[in-house]
Amino acid sequence: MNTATKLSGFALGLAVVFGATYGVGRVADPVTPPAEAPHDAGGGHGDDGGAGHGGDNGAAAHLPGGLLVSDRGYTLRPVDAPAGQFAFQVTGPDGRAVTAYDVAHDKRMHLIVARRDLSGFRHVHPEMTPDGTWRVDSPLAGPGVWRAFADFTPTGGEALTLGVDVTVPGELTGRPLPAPATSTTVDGYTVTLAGAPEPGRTAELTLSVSRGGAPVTDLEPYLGAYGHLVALRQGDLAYLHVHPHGEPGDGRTRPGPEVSFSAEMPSAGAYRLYLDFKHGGVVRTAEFTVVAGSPTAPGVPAATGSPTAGTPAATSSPTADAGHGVPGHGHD
Ligand SMILES: [Cu+2]
Repeated sequence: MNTATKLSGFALGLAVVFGATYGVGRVADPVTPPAEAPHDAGGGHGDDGGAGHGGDNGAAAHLPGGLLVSDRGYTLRPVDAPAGQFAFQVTGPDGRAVTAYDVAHDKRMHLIVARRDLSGFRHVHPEMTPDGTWRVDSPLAGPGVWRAFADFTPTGGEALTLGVDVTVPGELTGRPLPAPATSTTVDGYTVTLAGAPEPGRTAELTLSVSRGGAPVTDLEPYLGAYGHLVALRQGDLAYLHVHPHGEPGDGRTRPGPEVSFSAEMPSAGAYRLYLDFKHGGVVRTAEFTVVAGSPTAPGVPAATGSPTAGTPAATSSPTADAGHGVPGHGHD
């Protein structure tokens, strides 16, 4: 059952299956013109926490990152790679591979991968050859449909996150999303999460790192911060930029135990958070499931697109928000 050892055998097949599978993702049409005037934003239809449905006439700029394989003229193109390697290019508006990138968070290119069931997260930093090809030891640890995100800023352009699906053949064992939790452990470290994400609003998320019951107060800088947080939305793996508060050496940001972030979840539902932190020279990832909006919101189970029978959400009133769910009440 050791899938890792089989991976090198699969890697050669990656480029072949790319084109066939990336359509699995929810790829929004970036150029659909608005067919009519936008609806009044206040007209929710019993859609508790409906702040996330805006943007009818928004172009790609209004989407979360990572949903598009091509945006603003830049396209993510995997290329053939030797077994055990992952390689890709980003082509620019002129159709050629981009070779000039700005440094962001200490690197010119951040490659993040996760399976579509949100397992297997890895965040790695490829090296570019002069022809604009980025290469890295493959982070795809076993069979499954993976989403690969390239997070970069082309020199002279805006920051972009492009995404593409990659299938690693083999026996697939889907994993349900772990239940929401405010504490997790990794390699003997305990990481706790404080803060409640709300759809459409910026929330403060604070993560605290301890080991053996003692707060860790000597976190090491990683990517220009004491922690790097990525959030992926269940269902479409929208990739959220999450910005840390402060940075090492600014005279006010302490190296733990707390690392805090501002995060805005674009819609209600479940997200997986991945905190990379560095201590003792090793980068580790602590993972959490969080639910934006009502804790009873759908989306926590692994199955997507199959609402439970009866869809009681329209009649229940899970929050103390007076007025909602009362028949006859107009919008406020
Ligand atoms: Cu990175």
